[in-house]
Amino acid sequence: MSVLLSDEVRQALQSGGPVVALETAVLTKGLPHSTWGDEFGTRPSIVDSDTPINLAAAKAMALAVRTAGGIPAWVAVMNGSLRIGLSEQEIEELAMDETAEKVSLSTIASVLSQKKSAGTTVATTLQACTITKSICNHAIRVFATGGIGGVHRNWTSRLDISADLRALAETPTCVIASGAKSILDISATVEALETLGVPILGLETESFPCFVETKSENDPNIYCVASPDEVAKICHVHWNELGSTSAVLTTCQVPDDVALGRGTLEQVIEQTELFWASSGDVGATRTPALLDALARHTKGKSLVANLALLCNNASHAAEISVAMAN
Ligand code: PSU
Ligand code: MN
Repeated sequence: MSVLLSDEVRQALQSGGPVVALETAVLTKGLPHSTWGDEFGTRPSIVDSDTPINLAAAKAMALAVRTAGGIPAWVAVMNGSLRIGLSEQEIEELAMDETAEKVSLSTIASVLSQKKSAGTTVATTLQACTITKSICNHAIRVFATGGIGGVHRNWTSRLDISADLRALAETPTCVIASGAKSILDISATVEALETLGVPILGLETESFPCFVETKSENDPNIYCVASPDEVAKICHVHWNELGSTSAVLTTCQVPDDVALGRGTLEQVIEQTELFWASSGDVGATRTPALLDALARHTKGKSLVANLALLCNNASHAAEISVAMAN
C-alpha cells in the first residue's frame, strides 16, 4: 500500500472536521535546514536557537492550525509511501533528511517507486487532497501554503510553468497562500489562473499579494472578502451549486510588520536567474535556488517574512476550514 492516511486525519474527515492540508516542499527545499545564524539578523520568537529553521517553521505552522481550531494534515512522500497526516516525530525525520528532494506531478511516481522520501509541492499536495476520497470517501477541502508556483519570468524564451497551476485547475480545494513570489511573472500567473477557471479571492485585500513584499498599486485586482465565512460560502457556490472542479485560491498579504519594501528583491532575483540559467541545472532547482539567494541577500528579512506568512496563512486556513465545517 503506497498511500497511508493517519488515523487522526481519517477520523476528522469522516466526521466532517476542519482538516487543513500542509505541503512539505517548503520544509525539504524552501527553508534552510540550519539553525538560525548571525547572518540572518534577529531571530524571530518562533525559532529557538537549537532547532533547524525548517523544523521550527513546521512546528509553528501546525500550532497555528491547531490554535485556530483546525487539524493539520502534513503531506509528504516518506520511504516510498504517500503519507497524509504525519506525527511530530515523522515531520522531524523529514525535516532532518538531507536527501529529501521536492516532488511534483511529473516526478512523484518515480520517487515512490524508488522508495525515497521527498516534500510535496502545491501540485502533489493537491493530488493527496483528492486521493483521501478514495480511502475514506472525503476529500480535503482546505490547504495552506506560502506561495504558489506559477509562470516563471522570461517564459517567452524558456517555457517554465509550474504544475501547481494545472493542479489548481483540477482540484476542488481552497488553497490559502500569499499569492506568488516576484521570482515569477505575476501578471502572467494571474492571467493563467483566470484561463484555468480558478477564482482568486483576497482575504481583506483587493490586490494579488506578492509573497514577502508589500503591495503595489500595479498589482492585479482580485475580489476582496471580509471573513473566513465568506470564503466558505463562495467555495460552496463554486463547487456545490455550480459543480466546478477547480480550486479556490484565497490570498492573504504578508503581515505588515515584516513585509519587505516592493522592488528591493529585483536585483538579486535578476542575478540569481542569470546564474541559475548558466548552471545547466534541472527545472526543479530554480525555485529553491532563488529562495536561498533571497534569504542571504536580505540578511534574513525574507526568511522572517516567509515564516510569518506561513503561520498567518495556516491560521486563516484553519478558520476557513472551521467555517466550512459549520
Ligand atoms: N514558493 C515558495 N516557497 C516554496 C515553493 C513556492 O515561496 O517552497 C514551492 C512550493 O512547494 C510550490 C513549488 O508548490 O515550490 C513550485 O515549484 P515548481 O515551480 O518547481 O513547480
Ligand atoms: Mn518549473
